[in-house]
Amino acid sequence: MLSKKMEKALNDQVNAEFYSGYLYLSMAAYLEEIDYPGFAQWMNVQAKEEQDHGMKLYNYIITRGGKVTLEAIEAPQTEWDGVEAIFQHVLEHEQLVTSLINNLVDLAIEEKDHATNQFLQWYVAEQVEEEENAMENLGKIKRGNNSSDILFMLDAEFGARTYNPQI
Ligand code: OFO
Repeated sequence: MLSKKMEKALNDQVNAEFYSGYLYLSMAAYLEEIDYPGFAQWMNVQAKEEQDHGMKLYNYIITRGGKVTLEAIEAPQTEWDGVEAIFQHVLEHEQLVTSLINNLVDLAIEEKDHATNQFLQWYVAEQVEEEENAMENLGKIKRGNNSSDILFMLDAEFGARTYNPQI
């Protein structure tokens, strides 16, 4: 059984994951608008994965006999200053999500909720990967120094990303 405090914290994280999906979908729409269909594809896959992260938490709350309470999802940003600014934002957003996951783990430890702590370890590992990918992607884009030829090549490379369901 989840404590009320843990149930609320997990529900907040469901909302945060769906917001991440919404943010990345908004980035995809912006990238389409500035004619980078490959980066947009990458962002679409990212958005789907975030929805999976939200659903994984949703399922866990139900498995533990808790109540899922869906709240309004905040409207995401819709404009950025180009491709590098977008990928800088992705890195900063993932660092923020890592801090949210760490807070959830701290609460699980404080409440001696070992099952939730164990469940959250998937997210701890996922955030290591998310931050690593975000740093790598930003590094590639920065090295291109805004050259349109390099952005064109990277657009094709990023466009090869395919969606693998995470639940
Ligand atoms: Fe981008 O990661 Fe979810 O949790």
